[in-house]
Amino acid sequence: MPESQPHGRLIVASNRIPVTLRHGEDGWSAEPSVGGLVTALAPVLRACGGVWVGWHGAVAEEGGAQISSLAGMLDVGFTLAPLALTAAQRDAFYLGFANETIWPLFHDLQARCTFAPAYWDAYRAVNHAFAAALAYHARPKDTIWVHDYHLMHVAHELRAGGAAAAVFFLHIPFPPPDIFLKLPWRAEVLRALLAYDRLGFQTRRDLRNFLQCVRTLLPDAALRSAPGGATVRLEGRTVHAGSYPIGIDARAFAGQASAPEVRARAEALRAAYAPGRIMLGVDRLDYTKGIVERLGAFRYALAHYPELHERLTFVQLVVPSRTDIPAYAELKAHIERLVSEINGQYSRPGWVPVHYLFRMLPLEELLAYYQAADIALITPLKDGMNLVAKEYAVCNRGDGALVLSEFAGAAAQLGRWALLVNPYDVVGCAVAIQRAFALEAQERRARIAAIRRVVAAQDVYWWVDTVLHGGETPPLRLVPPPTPRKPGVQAA
Ligand code: ADQ
Repeated sequence: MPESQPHGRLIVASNRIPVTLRHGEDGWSAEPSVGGLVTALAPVLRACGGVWVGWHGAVAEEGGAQISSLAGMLDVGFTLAPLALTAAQRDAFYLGFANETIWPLFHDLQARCTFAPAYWDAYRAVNHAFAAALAYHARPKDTIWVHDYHLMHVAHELRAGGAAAAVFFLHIPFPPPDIFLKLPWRAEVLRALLAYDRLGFQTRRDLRNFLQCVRTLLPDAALRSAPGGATVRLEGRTVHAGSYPIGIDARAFAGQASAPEVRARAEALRAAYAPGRIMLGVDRLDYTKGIVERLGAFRYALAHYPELHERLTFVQLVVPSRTDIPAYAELKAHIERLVSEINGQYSRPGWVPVHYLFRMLPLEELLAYYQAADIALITPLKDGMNLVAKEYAVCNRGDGALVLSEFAGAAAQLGRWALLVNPYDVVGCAVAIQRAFALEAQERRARIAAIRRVVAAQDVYWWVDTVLHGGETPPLRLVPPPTPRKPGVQAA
């Protein structure tokens, strides 16, 4: 657990406060939401009397003021400071600049970007509102910790008011200069990021990309390497930048996954798919997660490896997400079409090759799937980290195989023992599926044990501590990979 804050309280800002809203017959209700970030930050916030600032998720036109007071009254042990957005702000800031401009651009998918000046104006205005809320709550010795791509401009707005030290963590990748330079407001965004005191990225690759963009666009900035990363000196200020891979609450996941109810449910799932094995995909609905490409690879594997027929079932779980954005609605339709094509072509009596579930599962059910699955197929086109890979690693029965995209941030930590794939390479992915299916139990156990050690050592509490105290990422005790490379599957 993180140490108490040496510099005062912790004030957190993220796009959403950790609250789930529901609209029922009796109107709105709010309850605290759970998740890795909240679990890790809540004890720190409670210990120091901290504050969490963020949008509550509804818009002013739907009764935002009433919802703000509802959410603000929840007893979570620290102060929740909900912000309301107007419908126009939600559309241009959240759905627009955050999710139609920065999200695709930072995942290297610039063809999907909309570069609208009105989106940029809304982004600045909402970041200004966040900065005003933070300035209201923060005292001089507090540490402000701002999360993610929705709020890159907050420190720039705060600095005008001379507020407390601010740390920023980017949960998604940072693109290389070739891609970042497409952004019409590229220099403004870089300068805004450099208004923070410390910047955290998921991987060294993201950090390097950021530093290269600074070098390219801000010739007046002086870069120096420093423990755990680098410093950037600009306009008389020094900013620290480092890479801090986010973790999960590994112990809690492992404990919950071995509860008797979860084990019983996992057994029931295995019996339902027997005698075949289960290969699992778990994602939010998002084009960056590579679900369409993954289904293409599974189809290719079925066409070329008949031994998989009736012996391997692919279970793909998808959580609904951003369905208000047309690209996401189209993606859903595309996935459904592919699933039905594959099942139409390959199903046999008693065997349906793809089981597709489109809903948020209760945690116990998700854990039961993790435990039941023989293989996890995690192939994002690009991903900041990918927590599902880490959750699967600690929750499976101890002999699961992890097929992982080399473009997931998690590959930097776990790639040595996972079966690494290029998600765009249909043939390579199909080979990896077949290889994961055929891997000896002893080798699967050795690989997953090594992955578990990393996930347990660099858990979410380690991450909070490391980001907040600017510590250097400690060196890992490396275990050599159990087998050499094979064509199409990079094991190191
Ligand atoms: P996300 O893009 O949301 O996060 P990810 O890291 O994979 O992606 O986390 C998804 C979470 O949703 C997991 O904790 C998983 O358990 C949960 N989930 C997925 N499917 C589910 C289902 N069907 N039912 C219930 N729960 C489900 C962003 C970045 C990532 C980065 C994280 C954290 O895009 O790259 O890892 O932030 O920094």
